[in-house]
Amino acid sequence: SEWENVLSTFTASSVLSDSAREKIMFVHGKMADHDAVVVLEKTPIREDSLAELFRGSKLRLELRNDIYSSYRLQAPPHLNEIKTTVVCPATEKHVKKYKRQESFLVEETGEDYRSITLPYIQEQSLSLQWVYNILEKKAEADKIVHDDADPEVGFVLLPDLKWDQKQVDDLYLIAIVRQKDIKSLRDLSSEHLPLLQNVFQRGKEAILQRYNLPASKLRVYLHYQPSYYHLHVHFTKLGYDAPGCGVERAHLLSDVIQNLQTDPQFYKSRTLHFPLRADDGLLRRFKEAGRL
Ligand code: M7G
Repeated sequence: SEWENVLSTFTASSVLSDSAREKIMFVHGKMADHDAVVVLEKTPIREDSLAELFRGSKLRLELRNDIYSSYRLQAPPHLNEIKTTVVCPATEKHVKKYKRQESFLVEETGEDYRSITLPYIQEQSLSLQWVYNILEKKAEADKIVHDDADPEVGFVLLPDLKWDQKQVDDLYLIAIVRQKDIKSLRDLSSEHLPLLQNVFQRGKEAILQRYNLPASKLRVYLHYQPSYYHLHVHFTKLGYDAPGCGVERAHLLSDVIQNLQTDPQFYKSRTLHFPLRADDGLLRRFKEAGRL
């Protein structure tokens, strides 16, 4: 792959959010005439790069006191890269998604879903073009870890955009189902059990084979509400708290399967809770409907 200089045309206008601990920054700005969001993230230090890091780095002494000394280390450039994600042209929804915001927990009954949420997501949700590109092998085809072409229970498993695949410590894959008409958890019923079981089983097997990570080290879950309304399942390494993955949105796939086995219409009738950010249009709809 080649080096590009797309960022030289980016003019930053504001920092949407950042975290010193996560060493990540979300920047809003313009690229050519388009709105753009650039995500900069320092990546973990890899154990397999340590020997090279110690051998190939320059050190500048900052302080020495008794048995303690502190340095600034200049690593070889290829061991000091910043994972960068560019969204361009970014919609207002993208900008909101990355902005630090106060959030509020919403209680959504099955009826609320049909009368408030469903009409809202049908009017405005993020484009699914990237999902179709993956399913049709028009993008990221070389990254696919498992491909099950069955139209009913099939799915594509591949690394999530958030994962640079350099170390298994922050492993993050997504399984995108081939069926196109399942928007979210709410659309699931017992008829989807073969699909969910297939994703769960084959997904775990593929990750064991490729990354040598057993099922006991995996957190497999769906988000509700998701950002993208085409059913997909997150596979992350247990103990790795991916940015933006709060407990309130996560539904473990194993629980989802059991719930549907117990009650075929579980997710159509149950009240579900999830957080929404202050400026989310869906939150406003819940307020207008007097549900908040
Ligand atoms: P979600 O639960 O709908 O939304 O998950 P969230 O982003 O609020 O968690 C969508 C998942 O798809 C996220 O983990 C994204 O990082 C990932 N994702 C989004 N895009 C646009 C892409 C993409 O183009 N390629 C890949 N491989 N993953 C993506």
